[in-house]
Amino acid sequence: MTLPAEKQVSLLSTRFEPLLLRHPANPVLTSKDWPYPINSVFNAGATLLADGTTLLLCRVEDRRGLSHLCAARSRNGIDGWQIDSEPTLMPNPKHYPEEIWGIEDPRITFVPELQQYVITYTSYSRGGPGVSLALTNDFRTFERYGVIMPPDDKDTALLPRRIDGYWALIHRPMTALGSHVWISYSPDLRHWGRHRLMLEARRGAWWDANKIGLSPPPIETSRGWLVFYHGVRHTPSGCLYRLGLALFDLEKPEKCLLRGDSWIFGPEAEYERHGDVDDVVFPCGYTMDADGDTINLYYGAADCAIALARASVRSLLEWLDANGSCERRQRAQDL
Ligand code: BMA
Repeated sequence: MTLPAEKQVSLLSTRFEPLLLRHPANPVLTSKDWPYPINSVFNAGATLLADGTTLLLCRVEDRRGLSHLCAARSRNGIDGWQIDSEPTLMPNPKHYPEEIWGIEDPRITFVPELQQYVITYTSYSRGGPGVSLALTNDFRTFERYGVIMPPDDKDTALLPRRIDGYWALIHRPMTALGSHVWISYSPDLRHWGRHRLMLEARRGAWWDANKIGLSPPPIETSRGWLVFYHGVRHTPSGCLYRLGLALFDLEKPEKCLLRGDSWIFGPEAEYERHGDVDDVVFPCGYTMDADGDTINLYYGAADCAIALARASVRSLLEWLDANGSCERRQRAQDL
């Protein structure tokens, strides 16, 4: 089959398009920076505090293989990290048995209505990974809500405001239909319903076939919710984690407006290609610069380090306009 001329041009022109630029200081945090003994640090949630400090809530894996969360703060988001001298949020299996095998991969959403940061994270239970939620306003004390989505479910983030009066949570349940991205609604952050399929993993040879998941929390733009998602490609030598881009309707976020066909970021640098788990880039958070356009994307690299890549929201939207389509939306709604 021959692609139409305009499609060929778009594939060629996007092949090396530097949509996400790796920071020269990468990786910005590794286990060597840690004030206490750990195995590895990766997959960090990110936010800007009121005074402009960048806060990363890092997934830290200890030498038993279990994860907890630890906060690192920096004035410029690149170096000079002040890391909590002990774990910031430990699994608490006595009161929250679902955390018995650790807590992982936090996403942070600041919610103006609550004047609190809402953290959603994976709680690794005997029944598999589920979703837990906690609130904080200082990343020192936390109010835990416990499990909000039962196993198997992960890769979640809360939207920062209500949609039609309801909180909206993006998550990735594993169902008989595959590992797709769903959205659910709640009046109180505790009771969740009105589940809708939001983005479907493709099939066959695609880079995002069979298993996808939300990466950082969606970015609200005037055109819609801009979503980075990861696609997992199973190969004979292991999994390949790469990033794709999609845009969703602001007031009906389950409605996909545009989805790119090719991945926009994948493991290339040495620290992304080799680590405890090779060939993984896994962002869980971003911060926005004062210009309202530049995002700083923090990503776990090979389950061993935290790295930083920068992008322009305007360029990401332009790329989607040139390379995205909404043809799969109908199919997603059919499932
Ligand atoms: C996913 C998650 C991530 C991890 C990735 C690669 O399933 O568990 O925390 O970074 O696998 O190991």
